[in-house]
Amino acid sequence: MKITEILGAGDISKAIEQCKESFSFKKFFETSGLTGKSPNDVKKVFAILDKDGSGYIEKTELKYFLQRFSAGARVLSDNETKVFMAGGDKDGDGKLGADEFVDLVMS
Ligand SMILES: [Ca+2]
Repeated sequence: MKITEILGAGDISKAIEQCKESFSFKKFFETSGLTGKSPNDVKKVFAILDKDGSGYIEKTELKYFLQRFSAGARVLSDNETKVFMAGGDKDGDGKLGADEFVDLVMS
């Protein structure tokens, strides 16, 4: 599945542009249109982000978060990745499960 089957290409570009200097996952979720999607669609996005299909988004996958939306986007800094992970990792296992990701997007 391609990300553009779920989100509009224009909204994705806008969201990435907004995060050029500093990354805010909240802002990104909103601008990309992800916040308004159904939990099922958010889970489809989760599956794209979980590149190795482990069932979790690990720190290494989260670093490339923006590039899963657009190949030319930047990688997140270590600090941005850490803040992002801490925002969603409710059980503290160091990775994001599908439910944690849905909660983070919807919250
Ligand atoms: Ca994974």
